[in-house]
Amino acid sequence: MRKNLIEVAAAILLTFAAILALAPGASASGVMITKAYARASATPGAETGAAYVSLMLHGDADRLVAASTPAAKMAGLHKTVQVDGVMKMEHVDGIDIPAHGRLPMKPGGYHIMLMGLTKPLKEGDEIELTLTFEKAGDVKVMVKVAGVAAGTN
Ligand SMILES: [Cu+2]
Repeated sequence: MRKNLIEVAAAILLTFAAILALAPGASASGVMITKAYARASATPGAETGAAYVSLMLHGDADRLVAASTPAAKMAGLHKTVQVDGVMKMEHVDGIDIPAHGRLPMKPGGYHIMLMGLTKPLKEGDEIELTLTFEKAGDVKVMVKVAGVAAGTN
């Protein structure tokens, strides 16, 4: 009898866990996207753009190693750094995120560089972005295109 009760309790807990796993924003991988936006292209001929994705890990440490999107020929992980008073962008091979840690991307810091845009990014549009993590694998994110100077205010 007692064993049955425990089994029922376990079944209920598992059901709750399944419901929680489906909560919006969370994914089975444990990567929770907290913010995702791109900047609209300033000119119709723009070939590059930037997307900013902030995320939180609900688990072990991981490393973001790549990004890709149908909106551009190539997407890369970039970091804006100041060298001798001049702001420069640097390619990074990966970004380590500690267990239960956060990775905030913003103008002037980490961003996803979009190179070879298939068309200019228009405010209000949405683009699909795939983030590749060493452990969590591919995580798809929908990125909203915001204003030309989004993220600075
Ligand atoms: Cu860049």
